[in-house]
Amino acid sequence: MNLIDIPSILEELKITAHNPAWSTGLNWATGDGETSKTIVSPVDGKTIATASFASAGDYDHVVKTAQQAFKTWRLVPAPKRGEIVRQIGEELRAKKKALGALVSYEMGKSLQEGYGEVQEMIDICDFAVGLSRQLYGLTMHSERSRHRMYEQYHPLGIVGIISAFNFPVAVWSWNAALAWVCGDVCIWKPSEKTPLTAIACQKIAAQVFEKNGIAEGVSCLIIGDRTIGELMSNDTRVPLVSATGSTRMGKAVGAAVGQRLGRSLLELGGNNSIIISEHADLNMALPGVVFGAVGTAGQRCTTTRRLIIHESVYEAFKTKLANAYTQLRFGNPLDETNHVGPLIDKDAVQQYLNAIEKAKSEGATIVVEGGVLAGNGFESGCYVKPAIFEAENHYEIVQHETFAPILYIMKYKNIEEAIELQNGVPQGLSSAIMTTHLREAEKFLSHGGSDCGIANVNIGTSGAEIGGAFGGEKETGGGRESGSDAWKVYMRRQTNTINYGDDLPLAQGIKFDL
Ligand code: UN1
Repeated sequence: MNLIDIPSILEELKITAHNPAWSTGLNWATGDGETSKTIVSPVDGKTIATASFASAGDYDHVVKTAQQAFKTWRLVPAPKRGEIVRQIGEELRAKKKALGALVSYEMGKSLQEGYGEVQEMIDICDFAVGLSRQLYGLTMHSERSRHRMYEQYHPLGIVGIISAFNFPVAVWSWNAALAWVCGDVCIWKPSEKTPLTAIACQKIAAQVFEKNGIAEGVSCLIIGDRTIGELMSNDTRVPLVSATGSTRMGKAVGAAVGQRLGRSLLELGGNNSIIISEHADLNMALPGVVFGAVGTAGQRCTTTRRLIIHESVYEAFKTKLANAYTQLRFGNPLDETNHVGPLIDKDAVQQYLNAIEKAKSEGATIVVEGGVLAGNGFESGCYVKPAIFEAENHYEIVQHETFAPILYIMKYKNIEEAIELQNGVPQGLSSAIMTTHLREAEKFLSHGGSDCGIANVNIGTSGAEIGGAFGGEKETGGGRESGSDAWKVYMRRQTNTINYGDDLPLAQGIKFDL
């Protein structure tokens, strides 16, 4: 029994029983792809709707429409593009409850987190509106007299967006809102596990573009499996591919895009840790750790996967943590009294179980036992208990990102060792230290400290604000999305030198007399 009226949510968001495969705005089509997928909610195991899959021919049609749209969209002044993004933000505000609930129901995250995800979309729209008047280039002094030099940022073209199931809508908006104010057009391939929220977003955006008299193709959606991602990655008509997902997927996308010397923005796996110092405020550390480890059922790329705890507070914190885990309530994420909802599907449950077996076989010891939840309310078979293991950093399973609520804890003696452990994994997304000790905090943030794209003090690893650049190093892929100057990757830079004199001096003082 759902506490939210799902049929009326679907109606409000215009999700029908059978949904088309692609859209270039107001134009929607089922496509000539043979396949369609039944979308089952991990919340209750019930079918929500079906989504058709696009074919290679459909993809080509969408790209051609986007190419055409780019020709006019790039000429719209950036602040005017920003005004349209502002209106999209307003629509998202109006639909926040419905869209947040659908995110929760289709993906399984808690209702609060579903609303939070839509809030991230609203925030990035606001950010992009301001940005539309701040796409600044530098001016520089020429070495030649009566010459002027400056640089400009111009629109790039089609931005391909490949997003993952865990943030089914926010990641699209981080890319699309920036790309649009930059004058680009977008083709979004959402995860095939969560196409319905994507369809809802596309309908919201398309209606705003249409109201403003903007041509079809500025916002495009294409539902399909990895073959669509492959087409996009190999397509020279798509100058930038922004991909969020597993490291395995990112390596394939990065290689294909690199092969044609295109641009890719990769936001891949994390293996994020929190250092709990002997100087930590343990009461404050606790909710940060627990939310980081079990929020979104451990399916954020920023999820806390490792805890590196000073030996002097190790036992005390371990006990606190284990007690906190007994307070967790699992179940329907639409029920706001529950902390932890389901994993996305049964494959994810299997991977969780495999990881637990592997951890045990490598010598990890159980602190809080995991397991699959069964019985009333857990019929979908996707609910698991968050687990904690004492483990060593070098274990293969600890080095690997398992997209599930499994936390590995380990001891350290001094801060140098803690930082080494923190950095001692292939991934480099998010990191944190809980400490009230200034020197230790600064050391962690310094060039000798955390090697991650995100490093926090007295905040957990997840839940970044949109205002900062989001992404990480090493196997996380090196890309940066969202705030700060992440917009620059969505534009092409041009250096201009203008001679307003009446002779033609060459740079570097070269003489060339005719
Ligand atoms: C992701 O998991 O892909 O920092 C994105 C966070 C969220 C975004 C996560 N703002 O946890």
